[in-house]
Amino acid sequence: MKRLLISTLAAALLGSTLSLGYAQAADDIRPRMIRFGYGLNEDSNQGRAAKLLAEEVAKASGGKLKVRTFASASLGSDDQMQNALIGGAQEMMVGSTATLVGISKEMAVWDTPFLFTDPRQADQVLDGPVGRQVMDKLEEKGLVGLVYWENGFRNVTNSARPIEKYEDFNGIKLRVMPNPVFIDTFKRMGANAVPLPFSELFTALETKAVDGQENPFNTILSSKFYEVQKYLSVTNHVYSPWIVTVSKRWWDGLSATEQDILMKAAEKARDAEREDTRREASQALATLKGRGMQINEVSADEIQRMRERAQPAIQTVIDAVGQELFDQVQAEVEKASQ
Ligand code: TK8
Repeated sequence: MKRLLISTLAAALLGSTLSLGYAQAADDIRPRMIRFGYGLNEDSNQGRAAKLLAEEVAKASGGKLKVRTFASASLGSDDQMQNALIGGAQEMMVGSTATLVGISKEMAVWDTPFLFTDPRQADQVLDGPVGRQVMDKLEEKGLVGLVYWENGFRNVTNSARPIEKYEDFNGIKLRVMPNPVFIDTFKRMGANAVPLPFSELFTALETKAVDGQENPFNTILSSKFYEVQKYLSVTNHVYSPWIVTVSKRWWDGLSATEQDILMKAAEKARDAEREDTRREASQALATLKGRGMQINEVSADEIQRMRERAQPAIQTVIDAVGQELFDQVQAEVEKASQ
């Protein structure tokens, strides 16, 4: 009788510890629907990486965390989504760092014209301590930055003429991202710089509200800008990062396990995305030529003249980010170039 009582007690105890264990595990990952928005279409490097991120999250969470992706700015333009994240109406997004500058001015450091010359340099600096420091500044604004993805080196397209020297920008109505450094840089080149959200760009080109725009080869291809643009001029005037951000209000309510799952998936998608983007970019010129674009490489001498012409725009960057951060980034680029 006594023995029976003890074993019953033991079983009861064991049972309760076990169920406690299960309860904790279940609490660690709750069923959640995560809205992940982005500006490009599904059939783009951005879309493929978003899909991969969603799959990774589903796998790692046993299907409890469901990332639902929204392509083509269907949840809004970059800055509309950023504000939805801050307010807690949306959980996640990926977009250009350049569109975040109105919220977190330190982001402008990546807008420095001709900052990087090689994607590997960009990886090292962005994934290093200064990249993290710039990202961490988002937190006081209600956003959490997870990782940088690659948008890529930007090049100019337009419907008027090939850009062979900066003087060729004269009078061209050029859409730029809504960002003071981009506006300043292209005004200095002589263009009529028109800030517009990406979501309005194709129509603006099609209706000739603007003559041209600048984006990486990948985007020119995936957004079918070749249908409405004749000339593509290889300027590589700036390296543009994308950044995966989440709503801080929402993030702070996640368990450490859930945060870890999202972070790891964002990193995995980053590595795959950079590879995908570089592979696609290396073939894009031939593809775009095949689709009727007239392509010219700008000579090294003329790139140098553009660089000098853009030089004063660097003061706009320094005014936004402070001399100290600017110098720190320059030093990291230097290190990454060795
Ligand atoms: C996508 C944009 C895009 C950017 C632009 O939402 O606006 O030109 O290059 O990638 O962030």
